[in-house]
Amino acid sequence: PVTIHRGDYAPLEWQIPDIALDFALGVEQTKVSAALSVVRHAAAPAPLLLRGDGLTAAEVRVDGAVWNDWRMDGSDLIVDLGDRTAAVVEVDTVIAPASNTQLMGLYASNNMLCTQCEAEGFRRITFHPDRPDVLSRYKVRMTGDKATFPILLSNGNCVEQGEAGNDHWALWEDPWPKPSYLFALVAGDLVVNRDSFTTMSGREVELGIWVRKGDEARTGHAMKALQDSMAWDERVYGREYDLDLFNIVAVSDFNMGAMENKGLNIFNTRYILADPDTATDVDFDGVEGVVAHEYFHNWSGNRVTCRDWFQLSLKEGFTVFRDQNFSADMGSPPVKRIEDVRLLRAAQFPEDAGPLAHPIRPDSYQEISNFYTATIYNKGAEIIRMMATLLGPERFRKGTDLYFDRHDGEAATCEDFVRAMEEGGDIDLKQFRRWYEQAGTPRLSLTLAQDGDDWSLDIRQAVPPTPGQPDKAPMMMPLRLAAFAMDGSGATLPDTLVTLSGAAQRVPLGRFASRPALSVNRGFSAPVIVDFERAPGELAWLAAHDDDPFARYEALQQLMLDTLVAAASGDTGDTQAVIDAVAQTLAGAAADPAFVAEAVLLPSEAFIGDQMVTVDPDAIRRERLALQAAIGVALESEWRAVLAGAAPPATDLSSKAKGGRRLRGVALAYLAATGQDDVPALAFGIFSGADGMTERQAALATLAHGDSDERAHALDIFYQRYRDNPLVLDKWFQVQAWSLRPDTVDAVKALAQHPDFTLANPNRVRSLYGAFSGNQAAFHQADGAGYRLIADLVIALDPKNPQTAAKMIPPLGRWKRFDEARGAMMRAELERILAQPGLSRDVTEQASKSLA
Ligand code: B3K
Ligand code: ZN
Repeated sequence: PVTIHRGDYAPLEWQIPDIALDFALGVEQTKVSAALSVVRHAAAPAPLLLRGDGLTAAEVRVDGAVWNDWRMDGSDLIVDLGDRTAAVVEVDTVIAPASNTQLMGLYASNNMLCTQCEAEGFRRITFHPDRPDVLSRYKVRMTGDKATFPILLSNGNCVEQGEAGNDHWALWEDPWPKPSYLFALVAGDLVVNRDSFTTMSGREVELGIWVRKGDEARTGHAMKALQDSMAWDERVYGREYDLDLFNIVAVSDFNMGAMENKGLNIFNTRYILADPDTATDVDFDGVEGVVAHEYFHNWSGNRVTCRDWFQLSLKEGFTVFRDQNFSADMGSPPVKRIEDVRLLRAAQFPEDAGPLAHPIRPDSYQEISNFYTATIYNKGAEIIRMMATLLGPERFRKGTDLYFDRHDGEAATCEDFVRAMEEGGDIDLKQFRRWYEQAGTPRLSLTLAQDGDDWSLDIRQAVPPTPGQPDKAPMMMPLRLAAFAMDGSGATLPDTLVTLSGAAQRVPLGRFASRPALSVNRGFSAPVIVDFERAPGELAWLAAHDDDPFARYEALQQLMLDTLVAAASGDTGDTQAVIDAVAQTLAGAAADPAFVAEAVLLPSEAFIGDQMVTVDPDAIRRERLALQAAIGVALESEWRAVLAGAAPPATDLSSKAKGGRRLRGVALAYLAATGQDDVPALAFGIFSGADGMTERQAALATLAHGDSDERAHALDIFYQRYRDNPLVLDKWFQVQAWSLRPDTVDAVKALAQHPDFTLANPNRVRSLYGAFSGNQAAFHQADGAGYRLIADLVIALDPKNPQTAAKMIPPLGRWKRFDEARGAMMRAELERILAQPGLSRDVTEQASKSLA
């Protein structure tokens, strides 16, 4: 495979100011006629290189006449235009949407046609440079059978339409120049939820959410999220929408969450459809967050796009940061921060510590689809957040205003963004730029130093080696901290922002009669790992008294982690300190159930493993269940009291109601861990009586861990009730793949043979196999059956859908973190994958890098 290097970037010799596309639509066969108006920018003649993927060119025309000076170079088309400086180049292609199982380019889903072009899918529709620094105005004409494709949509505005026999046609024009990855087309039998939004300058924008008949009643939450996002971007960033129409289409077969095509977002149904009967609170929040994310891309991504794919985090990191803050504003900021940090630790820290580690601006890639990672997205968002923290809100806004104004209509770089922050925010970010260059999660080692009553904090910073980067320099970062006297004297160091830059740094804390409790990395101000030895009593004190809710959460989590890691490593942990701290936190449940529910949750098995030198999945499962049972027993009456109250009505989506439901789910899990006889019946009662999916799924998931009669009964009822609703059926697969039962590997194997299971639908694949590989003790079953299951899946899926297949590989790449026997089996599976003939570039890159 060919490796592409960031340093090799060179501007293209040609630009394409205008493109006209004509589609003769068919599910089996679609004909595409493309006319590219090309203009030479290079001084000397240069051939025009048009990328293709699976296309053949029957004929090329230049300025209306047949042209013979072209050749194929592999799958690409090279047109020699002699010394011309401008021309209209026409090529016709024929594509087969129904057999496009990769779901890239133009494909069929449930008899409708839709597109996915990011990153390099446009070249599967027509020949084109297909790189983000080529911006064009598009005119798109489509013709198709009226009955099959009553609705015809593309980017921009519909400027003309008409009928011809059984066919009809539409002409769409997008006035905004855009890169090919933002092109979109949809044709099918769809219904719309229509609404509108009046922008800050008083323009009325027509909004449409298009779905299959029968789904329209479940689009209200997405519509509200869209309107809220539009208002938020005006208020917080001063960014107004720039077309008279904004359409969203939901499709069931989609490789990822959604896509920000200009004026025509295309979504996985999972992030559009929601009602209380079928969607959990987590699903509702997912809809709100993803609708906002794609909408925010209109400025951070579309109006200002990326020069090349190495700059991907320019749009993704920034847009995740924007959607995180939006969701925080719509709900509870501390709870949102806890969720974001939990996700970062679950998905990004392991990536940064493993063979696939890469900086947020990578230096090279083989297949760009492999770089839509938690590092680019979530660590990328943390890097933006740190700049926002260093600058403060006003200067950060100056920086973003400068960035948007200066680069509007351009394909920009990460460097452009940092420079705008520097100039707008009046700050030197020279050292900060290392965050774009260096991979790996920095570690801060902290020690307290004392000189009489004067205390200070010594901080050492180290950035671990990652593939290709053995030596690292220290990073600049904002570290928020505070210190409290635990003796009741009231002495404190109030919230302080320290800018770290050196490998070693001393921070004065002030005068304390005895060792103060240190609240550090408050609000998770820097995406780092903090090593700091603290007594259980100190952590418990902070969990109860720290004035920063995130820091209270962290203190309790650290206390739990220390206890669990000790136990899983054969030492004894301080169970009683954990129980007392949970009890203390639980006492605040009435005031803030959402926060309390997050805080009293035990750390995940994977996160416990991340703290160990060698991960022992069986010991972790055993000790985590034991601690859960101990907390369950000790606080039994409290958990029962939580469940005895009435559940908030499922239609109430306030933070408080969501928090109340979350806490009930947590309480049920703690009670179930006690193993008491009445719990299955209690859970079944909640399952049957639930007025919404949050309670129903929580009860089902709890039952799924056990082996009661109620388990089988509930799974059966759930299946019968929702077998025709694909998104809910995904949950049925998922709760079984999440199960803590010892036979989960076999259960997943059997479920893969279920008539409702299919490799053709990425949501279904993720609901079974994605959930399974996140089930640590099951995936790492000692006989290697879990590894085999995932490798078999990758091998079977790769020929159909390489992008989704490649996403399943990273868990197999964590072999260095496990014992030798497991490590050898994981490597053997990676080697077995690599030995398959005809493997995709996606899977080849991920599997070979994972072995290194
Ligand atoms: N930009 C798209 C992701 C495209 C992924 C292509 N493999 C969705 C998003 O981040 O908003
Ligand atoms: Zn995005």
